[in-house]
Amino acid sequence: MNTGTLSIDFGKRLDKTAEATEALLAELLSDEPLDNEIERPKRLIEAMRYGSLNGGKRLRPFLVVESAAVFGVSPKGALLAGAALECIHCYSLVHDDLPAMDNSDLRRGRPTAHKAYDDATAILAGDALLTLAFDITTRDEIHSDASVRLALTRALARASGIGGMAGGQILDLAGEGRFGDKTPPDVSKLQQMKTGALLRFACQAGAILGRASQKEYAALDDYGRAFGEAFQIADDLLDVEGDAAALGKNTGQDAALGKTTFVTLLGIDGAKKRLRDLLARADATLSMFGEKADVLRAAARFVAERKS
Ligand code: GRG
Repeated sequence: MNTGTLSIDFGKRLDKTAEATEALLAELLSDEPLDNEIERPKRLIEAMRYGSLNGGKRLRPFLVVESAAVFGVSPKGALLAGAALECIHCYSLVHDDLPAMDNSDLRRGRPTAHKAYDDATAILAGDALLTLAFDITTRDEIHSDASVRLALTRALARASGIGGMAGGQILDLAGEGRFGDKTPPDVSKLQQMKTGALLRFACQAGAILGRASQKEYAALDDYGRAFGEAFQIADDLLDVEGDAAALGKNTGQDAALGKTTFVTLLGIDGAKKRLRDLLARADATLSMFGEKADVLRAAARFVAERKS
């Protein structure tokens, strides 16, 4: 693998996908109502834009585009699938920041959506971003074959819902003792659901769009799982060791909420060792794709080493 040029190209590729995603989201969040929509109320669409535009690494759309590229899929449909996924991610951040959840004031370096608007508007903006995601995944431009769109839609629903992100969020809240007794969470399961499921979906989406064989799908799925866990451990480490200004959000939140993470369970060195093991697993699982997966290998290193 050519690490030298790839590390330079990697940043450019990430930026390119981020720009394309931003432009696509802006288009999807235009003022113009679509067929069967009656009106797009100004306050709601503005809050949706606030929660989803001007920020974010757009890592999830990047993973969709690059996983699809392994199968030679052009970016057009993959970018649209990535934009749908980013709508879900942004809705989850808007809702997660609410007083009833994490009660955060700062996100991506500026006031959270409920601070800039109000709680009710932030709840509705999150709801409408969630439903927009599933409007997008049904669109013909994603893939000409309706069965591919269906598989994509189902996979996104499973990753976001009861047995995925939303389920992970309630396990997290239960671990804080919100609903009575505080039970020590199974950290691995919680993280696989809360943050891992969307990242894993991003990799599954590339395989679905590329009509991967079962073996290829399983390899990308396993890469997505390792990536998701590595992302979360890196995030937990940043919460302890990171710089709030670079992160654009407050640090030390896990400790303040008494959260159990791999850092509290294994210590900083133990968590870093687990991160290294996950990187090795992500690398190994991609071996069947050879150089076609070099960008995905670089993406795993990027999340492990990220500062924001
Ligand atoms: C409200 C249903 C519901 C779920 C919320 C994802 C989530 C569940 C909460 C987010 C809490 C959080 C900050 C978790 C840490 C991992 C994470 C998702 C970080 C933010 O993702 P990045 O770094 O953010 O990709 P950007 O801003 O780059 O998009």
